[in-house]
Amino acid sequence: MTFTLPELPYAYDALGPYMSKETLEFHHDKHHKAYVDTGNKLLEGTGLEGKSVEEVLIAAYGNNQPLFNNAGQHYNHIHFWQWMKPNGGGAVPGALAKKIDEDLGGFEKFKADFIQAGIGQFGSGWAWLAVKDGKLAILKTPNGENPLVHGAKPILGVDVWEHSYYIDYRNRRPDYLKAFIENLVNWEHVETMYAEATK
Ligand code: MN3
Repeated sequence: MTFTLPELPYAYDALGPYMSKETLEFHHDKHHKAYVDTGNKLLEGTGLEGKSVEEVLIAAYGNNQPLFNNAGQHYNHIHFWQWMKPNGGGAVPGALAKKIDEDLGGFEKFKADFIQAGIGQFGSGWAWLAVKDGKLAILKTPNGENPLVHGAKPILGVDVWEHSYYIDYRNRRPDYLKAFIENLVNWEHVETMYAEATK
Protein backbone atom coordinates (compact mmCIF):
# COMPACT_ATOMS: atom_id res chain seq x y z
CA MET A 1 0.00 0.00 0.00
CA THR A 2 1.76 3.09 -1.21
CA PHE A 3 -0.94 5.60 -0.29
CA THR A 4 -2.66 5.73 3.09
CA LEU A 5 -5.52 7.95 4.19
CA PRO A 6 -4.34 10.34 6.93
CA GLU A 7 -6.57 11.11 9.89
CA LEU A 8 -8.07 14.59 9.95
CA PRO A 9 -5.91 16.77 12.22
CA TYR A 10 -9.05 17.99 14.12
CA ALA A 11 -12.50 16.68 15.00
CA TYR A 12 -15.08 16.45 12.21
CA ASP A 13 -17.16 19.17 13.84
CA ALA A 14 -14.21 21.47 14.60
CA LEU A 15 -14.48 23.72 11.54
CA GLY A 16 -18.10 24.75 12.02
CA PRO A 17 -19.88 26.86 11.06
CA TYR A 18 -17.59 27.42 8.05
CA MET A 19 -17.24 23.76 7.07
CA SER A 20 -19.67 21.26 8.55
CA LYS A 21 -19.19 17.82 10.06
CA GLU A 22 -21.27 16.39 7.21
CA THR A 23 -19.02 17.97 4.58
CA LEU A 24 -15.86 16.66 6.27
CA GLU A 25 -17.33 13.19 6.69
CA PHE A 26 -18.16 12.95 3.00
CA HIS A 27 -15.06 14.77 1.80
CA HIS A 28 -12.48 12.93 3.91
CA ASP A 29 -14.11 9.53 4.49
CA LYS A 30 -15.58 9.05 1.00
CA HIS A 31 -13.82 11.30 -1.53
CA HIS A 32 -10.26 11.31 -0.22
CA LYS A 33 -10.53 7.60 0.67
CA ALA A 34 -11.61 6.82 -2.90
CA TYR A 35 -8.51 8.61 -4.30
CA VAL A 36 -6.31 6.55 -1.97
CA ASP A 37 -7.99 3.22 -2.76
CA THR A 38 -8.16 3.83 -6.52
CA GLY A 39 -4.62 5.21 -6.56
CA ASN A 40 -3.29 2.09 -4.85
CA LYS A 41 -5.08 -0.16 -7.38
CA LEU A 42 -3.74 1.88 -10.31
CA LEU A 43 -0.21 1.79 -8.89
CA GLU A 44 -0.05 -1.99 -9.13
CA GLY A 45 2.42 -3.03 -11.82
CA THR A 46 3.59 0.49 -12.66
CA GLY A 47 6.95 0.18 -10.89
CA LEU A 48 6.03 3.26 -8.84
CA GLU A 49 4.88 1.34 -5.77
CA GLY A 50 6.61 2.63 -2.66
CA LYS A 51 7.48 6.01 -4.21
CA SER A 52 6.36 9.22 -2.51
CA VAL A 53 3.07 10.74 -3.61
CA GLU A 54 5.00 13.66 -5.15
CA GLU A 55 7.18 11.28 -7.18
CA VAL A 56 4.15 9.28 -8.30
CA LEU A 57 2.13 12.25 -9.48
CA ILE A 58 5.05 13.80 -11.38
CA ALA A 59 5.87 10.46 -13.04
CA ALA A 60 2.22 9.88 -13.97
CA TYR A 61 1.61 13.38 -15.36
CA GLY A 62 1.16 13.13 -19.13
CA ASN A 63 1.78 9.36 -19.05
CA ASN A 64 -0.98 7.78 -16.97
CA GLN A 65 -3.95 10.11 -16.56
CA PRO A 66 -6.06 7.92 -14.24
CA LEU A 67 -3.11 7.41 -11.87
CA PHE A 68 -2.21 11.09 -12.08
CA ASN A 69 -5.76 12.14 -11.19
CA ASN A 70 -5.84 10.00 -8.07
CA ALA A 71 -2.25 10.64 -6.93
CA GLY A 72 -2.70 14.37 -7.52
CA GLN A 73 -5.91 14.43 -5.51
CA HIS A 74 -4.28 12.40 -2.72
CA TYR A 75 -1.46 14.95 -2.47
CA ASN A 76 -3.88 17.89 -2.67
CA HIS A 77 -6.11 16.54 0.10
CA ILE A 78 -3.24 15.54 2.44
CA HIS A 79 -2.39 19.23 2.52
CA PHE A 80 -5.91 20.60 2.27
CA TRP A 81 -6.78 19.16 5.69
CA GLN A 82 -3.65 20.75 7.15
CA TRP A 83 -4.24 24.08 5.45
CA MET A 84 -7.30 24.51 7.68
CA LYS A 85 -7.73 24.67 11.44
CA PRO A 86 -10.38 25.69 13.96
CA ASN A 87 -10.31 29.48 14.47
CA GLY A 88 -8.14 29.86 11.39
CA GLY A 89 -7.60 32.88 9.21
CA GLY A 90 -6.32 36.02 10.86
CA ALA A 91 -2.88 37.51 10.48
CA VAL A 92 -0.24 36.04 8.19
CA PRO A 93 3.08 35.30 9.96
CA GLY A 94 5.77 37.97 9.47
CA ALA A 95 8.16 36.69 6.78
CA LEU A 96 5.34 35.41 4.61
CA ALA A 97 3.32 38.61 5.09
CA LYS A 98 6.30 40.63 3.85
CA LYS A 99 6.64 38.38 0.80
CA ILE A 100 2.91 38.76 0.05
CA ASP A 101 3.37 42.54 0.19
CA GLU A 102 6.37 42.39 -2.15
CA ASP A 103 5.11 39.91 -4.74
CA LEU A 104 1.33 40.15 -4.62
CA GLY A 105 0.58 43.77 -3.74
CA GLY A 106 -0.44 43.25 -0.11
CA PHE A 107 -2.76 40.97 1.80
CA GLU A 108 -6.06 42.49 0.65
CA LYS A 109 -5.07 42.22 -3.01
CA PHE A 110 -3.81 38.67 -2.45
CA LYS A 111 -7.12 37.75 -0.82
CA ALA A 112 -9.18 39.20 -3.67
CA ASP A 113 -7.00 37.59 -6.35
CA PHE A 114 -6.96 34.20 -4.60
CA ILE A 115 -10.75 34.23 -4.27
CA GLN A 116 -11.03 35.28 -7.92
CA ALA A 117 -8.78 32.38 -8.99
CA GLY A 118 -11.14 30.01 -7.19
CA ILE A 119 -14.23 31.58 -8.74
CA GLY A 120 -12.58 31.62 -12.16
CA GLN A 121 -11.64 27.93 -12.18
CA PHE A 122 -14.34 26.64 -14.52
CA GLY A 123 -15.73 23.37 -13.17
CA SER A 124 -13.73 21.29 -10.71
CA GLY A 125 -10.23 22.16 -9.58
CA TRP A 126 -8.11 24.13 -7.15
CA ALA A 127 -6.82 27.66 -6.52
CA TRP A 128 -3.27 28.01 -5.22
CA LEU A 129 -0.68 30.18 -3.61
CA ALA A 130 2.65 28.80 -4.81
CA VAL A 131 6.33 29.63 -4.99
CA LYS A 132 7.65 29.80 -8.54
CA ASP A 133 11.14 31.03 -9.47
CA GLY A 134 11.55 32.44 -5.96
CA LYS A 135 8.34 34.48 -6.13
CA LEU A 136 4.83 33.97 -4.85
CA ALA A 137 2.21 33.35 -7.51
CA ILE A 138 -1.53 32.70 -7.55
CA LEU A 139 -2.49 29.81 -9.81
CA LYS A 140 -5.51 27.73 -10.62
CA THR A 141 -5.62 24.17 -11.95
CA PRO A 142 -8.36 21.85 -13.21
CA ASN A 143 -9.41 18.55 -11.60
CA GLY A 144 -6.57 16.90 -9.63
CA GLU A 145 -3.73 18.95 -11.06
CA ASN A 146 -1.46 21.03 -8.83
CA PRO A 147 1.48 23.45 -9.14
CA LEU A 148 4.10 20.69 -8.78
CA VAL A 149 3.60 19.76 -12.46
CA HIS A 150 4.06 23.40 -13.49
CA GLY A 151 7.46 23.89 -11.88
CA ALA A 152 6.02 25.57 -8.77
CA LYS A 153 5.68 24.54 -5.13
CA PRO A 154 2.23 24.91 -3.57
CA ILE A 155 2.08 26.47 -0.12
CA LEU A 156 -1.72 26.96 0.11
CA GLY A 157 -4.55 25.46 -1.89
CA VAL A 158 -8.31 25.47 -1.78
CA ASP A 159 -10.50 22.74 -3.20
CA VAL A 160 -13.22 24.17 -5.47
CA TRP A 161 -14.78 20.85 -6.42
CA GLU A 162 -18.48 21.06 -5.53
CA HIS A 163 -18.03 18.23 -2.98
CA SER A 164 -15.99 20.67 -0.89
CA TYR A 165 -18.74 23.26 -0.47
CA TYR A 166 -22.12 22.26 -1.85
CA ILE A 167 -23.54 20.86 1.41
CA ASP A 168 -22.71 24.07 3.29
CA TYR A 169 -22.85 26.76 0.62
CA ARG A 170 -24.86 25.22 -2.26
CA ASN A 171 -23.83 27.15 -5.38
CA ARG A 172 -22.23 30.06 -3.47
CA ARG A 173 -18.60 29.27 -4.24
CA PRO A 174 -17.50 32.89 -3.57
CA ASP A 175 -18.89 32.73 -0.01
CA TYR A 176 -17.04 29.45 0.60
CA LEU A 177 -13.77 30.94 -0.65
CA LYS A 178 -14.20 34.04 1.53
CA ALA A 179 -14.89 31.88 4.60
CA PHE A 180 -11.86 29.72 3.78
CA ILE A 181 -9.46 32.67 3.70
CA GLU A 182 -10.99 34.60 6.58
CA ASN A 183 -11.87 31.80 9.00
CA LEU A 184 -10.20 28.50 8.11
CA VAL A 185 -6.64 28.96 6.81
CA ASN A 186 -3.92 27.51 9.02
CA TRP A 187 -1.21 30.08 8.27
CA GLU A 188 1.33 28.16 10.37
CA HIS A 189 1.16 25.25 7.92
CA VAL A 190 1.39 27.67 4.99
CA GLU A 191 4.46 29.25 6.58
CA THR A 192 6.06 25.82 7.09
CA MET A 193 5.54 24.95 3.44
CA TYR A 194 6.82 28.39 2.40
CA ALA A 195 10.02 27.83 4.39
CA GLU A 196 10.50 24.40 2.79
CA ALA A 197 9.79 25.76 -0.70
CA THR A 198 12.33 28.56 -0.38
CA LYS A 199 15.22 26.90 1.44
MN1 MN3 B 1 -11.87 17.34 -2.63
